[in-house]
Amino acid sequence: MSTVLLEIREAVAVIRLNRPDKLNAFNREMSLLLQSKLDEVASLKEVRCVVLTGAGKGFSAGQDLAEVTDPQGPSMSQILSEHYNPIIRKIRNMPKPVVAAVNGVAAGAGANIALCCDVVVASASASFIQAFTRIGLIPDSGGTWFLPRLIGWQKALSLAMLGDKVGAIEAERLGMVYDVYHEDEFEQKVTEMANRLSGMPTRALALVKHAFNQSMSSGYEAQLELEDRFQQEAALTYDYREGVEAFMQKRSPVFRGE
Ligand code: T3D
Repeated sequence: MSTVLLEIREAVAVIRLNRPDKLNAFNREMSLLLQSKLDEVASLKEVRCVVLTGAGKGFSAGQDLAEVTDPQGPSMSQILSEHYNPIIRKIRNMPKPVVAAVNGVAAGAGANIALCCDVVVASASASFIQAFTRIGLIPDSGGTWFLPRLIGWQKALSLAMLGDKVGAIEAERLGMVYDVYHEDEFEQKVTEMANRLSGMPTRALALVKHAFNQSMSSGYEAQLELEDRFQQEAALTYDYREGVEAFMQKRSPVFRGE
């Protein structure tokens, strides 16, 4: 069985990390395969929303610690430069929304890969652990960048140092998570969210994402100019014409992602 499963359901691609007996911990094979699945769904025009989730009871327990103790395993520099950093970049550069459907524990790199997604939803039984300092490491996979921006410096730094477990409800309260669904309705609610996003004006969503990526490291004036450029680009799309026309005709818009 492959360590990463890809299922395409109409305009939604579901990527499932699939090492359930190891809580979907990342080994080299799974990291490289996830990258190739992200490339594949990025290139498919018919896919307008991507869901990243885990098989079994966990989302991902982060780095496979058996692999790092294997003398034949990848080096620390390979783990970051060839595994996690490319994954984060591919998610942030994906020109369509990526939903993290956090079905269970998300620890270490697993937590930070979830937190770099555009919309993060969690099952009520899910949890997030910056597990790194528990084993003498520092948060990676963008954790030191995303976490303070998501939840503020104090909570982020404390969690990064202490490595405490944060349950889904608390994660939502802190602003790490957009919504929490009861376990029984998790799959259905994730599907509803993904279907909703896949029916939206995809090119506008890609521009929103790009603008937010830029806003984290640019100033106010630069951002106003960027909004000006991006809005002109959005205004050239079929979906903009359709959105306005549908409003004037008092009907629901049918967006094509064009
Ligand atoms: O060199 C580097 O490491 C660089 C990369 C850094 C990036 C990182 O992600 S560092 C952080 C690595 N992750 C961790 O430290 C988390 C380790 N796991 C845990 O602390 C716990 O498993 C959890 C808190 C996540 C969940 O606890 P629990 O009690 O629900 O499950 P469990 O019983 O501990 O785990 C279930 C199985 O998964 C178990 O296997 P077994 O004994 O039944 O055969 C366990 O060993 C395995 N597992 C869980 N996490 C990992 C793992 N196997 C390998 N690597 C793991 N990270």
